Amino acid sequence: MATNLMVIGPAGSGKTSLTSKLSEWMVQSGISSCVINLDPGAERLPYLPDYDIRSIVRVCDLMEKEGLSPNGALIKASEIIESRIGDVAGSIHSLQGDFKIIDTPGQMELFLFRQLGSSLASKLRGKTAAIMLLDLSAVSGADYAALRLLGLIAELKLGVPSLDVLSKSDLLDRKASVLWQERITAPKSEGLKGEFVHNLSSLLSDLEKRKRVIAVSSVSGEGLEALYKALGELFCSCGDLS
Ligand SMILES: Nc1nc2c(ncn2[C@@H]2O[C@H](COP(=O)(O)OP(=O)(O)OP(=O)(O)O)[C@@H](O)[C@H]2O)c(=O)[nH]1
Ligand SMILES: [Mg+2]
Repeated sequence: MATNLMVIGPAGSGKTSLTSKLSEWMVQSGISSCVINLDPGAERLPYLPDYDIRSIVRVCDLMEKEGLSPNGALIKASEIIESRIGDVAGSIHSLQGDFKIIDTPGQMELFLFRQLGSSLASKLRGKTAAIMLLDLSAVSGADYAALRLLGLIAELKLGVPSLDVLSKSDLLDRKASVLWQERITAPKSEGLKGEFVHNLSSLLSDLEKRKRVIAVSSVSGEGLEALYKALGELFCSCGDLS
């Protein structure tokens, strides 16, 4: 049974680069895979997609022909894709490969907070998992907490198991280990705010214990094997990656 991997994450977090590098690594490791571009706004891709959503709609065409703004065109594009989601899922199903790596739109809110992502996840056949990219290279420890919560929300919204993956690990060096220690320490607050902070901290500590993060670099290839192994564990242990 094929495994669909939806690569998701905030704009610029490294989705397209990881899609490309992971598929290269799979070819070199003798694992059969194919690559799908679901970003209608993509201009250049570092891989040759086996299925490309731009055969249905392109953001730049919508901007030109319908005079839409970039975000208006993105919303319109996601509506067009949603209306043809059955065909899209069918095309992905017909591709050959044990792993189907799906590069998703740059603006993750289109995929996650509209129907596109969950609707696709429910229509794809085989096993489906999400790889949530957390780009810590340009953020602080507190942002790490927000990204981990986003990972949890993505898992709930898509209804598929997910892995939290720290992208661009080659840019982190030792700074990362410091950030990781500080990442879920919350400022002291009182009253209602204090209660929220306390509850949030305990949720984050729980996440840290039960769902580890895998660091990956699409430049050096570090972490790709660990990511592949974790994907196997994801389906064996029902998402408990402790
Ligand atoms: N050093 C380093 N840079 C990376 C890595 N992965 C991605 N980048 C860089 O980060 C930038 C964004 O990478 P993309 O792969 O386009 O990210 P994306 O999430 O697909 O971006 P959008 O689709 O526009 O949201 C590019 O300049 C990449 O070269 C990595 O592992 N290491
Ligand atoms: Mg991209």
